[in-house]
Amino acid sequence: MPRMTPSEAMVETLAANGVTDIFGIMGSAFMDAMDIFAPAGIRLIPTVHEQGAGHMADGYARVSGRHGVCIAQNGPGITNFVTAIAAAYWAHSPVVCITPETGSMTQGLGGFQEAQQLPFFETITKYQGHVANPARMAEFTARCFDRAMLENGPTQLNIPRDFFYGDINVEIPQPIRIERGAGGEQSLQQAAALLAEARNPVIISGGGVVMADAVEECKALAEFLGAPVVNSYLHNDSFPASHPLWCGPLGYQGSKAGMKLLSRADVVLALGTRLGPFGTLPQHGLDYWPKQAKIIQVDCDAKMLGLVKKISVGVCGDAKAAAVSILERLQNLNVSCLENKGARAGEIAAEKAAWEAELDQWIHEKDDYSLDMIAEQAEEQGSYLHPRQVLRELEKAMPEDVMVSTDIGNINSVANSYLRFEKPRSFFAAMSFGNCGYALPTIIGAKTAAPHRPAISYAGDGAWGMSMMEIMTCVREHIPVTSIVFHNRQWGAEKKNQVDFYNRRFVAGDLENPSFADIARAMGAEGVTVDKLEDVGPALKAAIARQMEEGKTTVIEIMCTRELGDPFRRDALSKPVRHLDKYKDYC
Ligand SMILES: Cc1ncc(C[n+]2csc(CCOP(=O)(O)OP(=O)(O)O)c2C)c(N)n1
Ligand SMILES: [Mg+2]
Repeated sequence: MPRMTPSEAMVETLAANGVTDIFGIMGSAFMDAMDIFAPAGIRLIPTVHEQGAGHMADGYARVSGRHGVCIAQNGPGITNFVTAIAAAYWAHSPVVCITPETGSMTQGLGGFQEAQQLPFFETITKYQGHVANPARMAEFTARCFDRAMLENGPTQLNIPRDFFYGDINVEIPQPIRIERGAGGEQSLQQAAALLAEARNPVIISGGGVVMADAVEECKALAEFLGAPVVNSYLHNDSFPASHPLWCGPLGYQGSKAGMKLLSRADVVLALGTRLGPFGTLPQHGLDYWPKQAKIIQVDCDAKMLGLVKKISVGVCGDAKAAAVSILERLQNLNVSCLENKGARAGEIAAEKAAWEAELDQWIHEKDDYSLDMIAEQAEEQGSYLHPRQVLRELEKAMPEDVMVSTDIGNINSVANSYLRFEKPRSFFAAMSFGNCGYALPTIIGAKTAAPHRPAISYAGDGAWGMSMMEIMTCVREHIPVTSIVFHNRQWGAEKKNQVDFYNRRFVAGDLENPSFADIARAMGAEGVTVDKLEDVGPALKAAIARQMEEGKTTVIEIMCTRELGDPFRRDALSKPVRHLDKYKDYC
């Protein structure tokens, strides 16, 4: 076995796993390994903050299907990772988070930058490899890479910093990639039988379809059945939007057409989705989940089957292999819904046309608060645009092959209705962890993995404040992106709850901001302020041209009214109750 140092063993194992980019901030803890990154073909991309590095690794993984890797200094560098790793966990991203820790000879003595680093990540990783002995460096490194792929989620490689040094004899393990099958014979047969009997089947195409590269197989199945396909919540890139069977996303600010069609289903094929609890919340006043329908759920994680929604058949399998197998079985059966295929196609087209017409006319929000804000702001100096109109203009100006990341916020949520994609691995919303500050660093990671694709991030002004410093990473490292900031001078999404439940008693909701275009320019990027509707599309197109042709990053701040769309969690709040006299006015 070759003789090497543990640093060499770690770096060789990274190389064996195809690692070419790592996001992070340098530190003495891993300097010995860092020193040989470049000769191993690895670029360490320095970020402004480790949270940004974690999100970049997430975006990198989501667009490429390969590992995203991040690394930082023991103690504070590692605690800065926590939010990003939690976000990657809920985005099912194979991120390997390398966490050098304080030296083994001083651990527990309360030295410098000491922390128990494993407990922080215990519930937000799929596997934690703690290098228990320097001789096992390659083994644990390799396992972290294997498990991240096997379980579709982040893993942690924790290394006492003194364990980078020494001499070991070690063979570098080759990556273990396990092929997934279609699922159990019986469950696949039951699934096909249920679909064969259906009169009105609907397919939900989830994140598993994206991750398994199964869009073509999903399409073949949908075309055979003539079944409408809805995207699961925030997986708008799981079916091509130009396809006649595409009906848009379910859930918060999703497609009315998709939700109406789903509500009429007698059999639902939920392909590659855990059917998460927020993905099927009532929306637009529609409680659309078809409670009487038979549900077939396909997920590669058996623990997700039937976890949230009652199911008739659970298939533990890969979305692609399962779609192929179900279609093959259907081709040998008498398929009832082939008889009414034409009528259903007509219904799909009519629902889609109605929803598009509604969106076209839905220029602004019409609730009392929004109308008051629109009237108030008409009196103010400056001009402010209706978010929905802005989102429609952006949609129309989107370049081909675009990648879009979105943040958490009211306008970003409303954007769900206007974000359509032709290709998988194009949409990177902050998923179930729902942290503000997600979009910019995530799109930087995506752009690093796919430099030939146009990259756009959306964020509200509040979320932008949490993350905008990573524009410096774009400029310093020549990773050009285009960032849209919806400048509505408020933490709008949360303020909406104060409108709906707290009688407009606003606490800490308003933001008086500087010009984000000025800040962008100070960071070395282009900065553009848009306050006319006709400038929205051209501003985006010009920024994309600068990104693709000149390698320039642009921040476009769009001045928006303070109107607010429907809230996310109406279900989770209730009207305030006050028992104490001194708070009696706060009901
Ligand atoms: C890290 C983090 N902190 C706080 C929240 C709670 N939160 C959710 S949306 C939101 C407001 C977002 O405001 P902004 O980014 O300006 O977008 P807007 O809603 O105004 O469109 C807040 C504070 C969160 N989701 N994540
Ligand atoms: Mg805002």
